[in-house]
Amino acid sequence: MSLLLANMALLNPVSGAQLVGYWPFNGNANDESGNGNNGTVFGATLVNGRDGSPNGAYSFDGSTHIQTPIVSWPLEFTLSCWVRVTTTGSFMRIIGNEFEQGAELMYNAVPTTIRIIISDPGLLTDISGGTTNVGNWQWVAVTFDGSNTALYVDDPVTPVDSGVYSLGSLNSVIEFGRPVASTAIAGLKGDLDDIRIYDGVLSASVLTGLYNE
Ligand SMILES: [Ca+2]
Repeated sequence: MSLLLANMALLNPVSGAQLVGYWPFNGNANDESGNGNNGTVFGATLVNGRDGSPNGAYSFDGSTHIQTPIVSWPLEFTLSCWVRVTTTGSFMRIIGNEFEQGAELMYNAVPTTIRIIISDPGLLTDISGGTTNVGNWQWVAVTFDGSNTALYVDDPVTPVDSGVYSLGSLNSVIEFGRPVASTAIAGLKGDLDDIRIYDGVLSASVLTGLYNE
């Protein structure tokens, strides 16, 4: 696929999925999707982006975070991000709502995999897989079509795990780097870049475009 076609695919995914928010971290935490879902930065610091660009990513120390104004996941969604963790061996939140609400992308303690939890209050279901690659940027994506979830790690074609979920409506605001107000799980020690949330499930070809971008 040519670069032009790849870019067109990103703007017009064949699945009809629309961007809810896009945070490329070009010197700030603004949403560049046009939807105005700008992030508010609480202590996270700008570092080199995954492409090496100055001030092109945010670094988190386990308690610093970025809060979005998005209070609910779309009924069907795709989450795509790049993450570089600086330590492993403990549970660490990457992106999500309050503890045990909504959707929670995190690192597992043992084994050191990446994990997505989707919550219908009182009913937690989760899948996990992939390899935690300390010190290196990794691409992570999650698709959810209302019941089926797939988790992708450094491979846009074959998910590392999949399962059937129910996503409850009792959602809190979505944050990057830690759970909203809970200390039940630690925040991320590492960097985040190029976060996208879509309303809908992206096709495999669009996921591939994001991975190769
Ligand atoms: Ca960036």
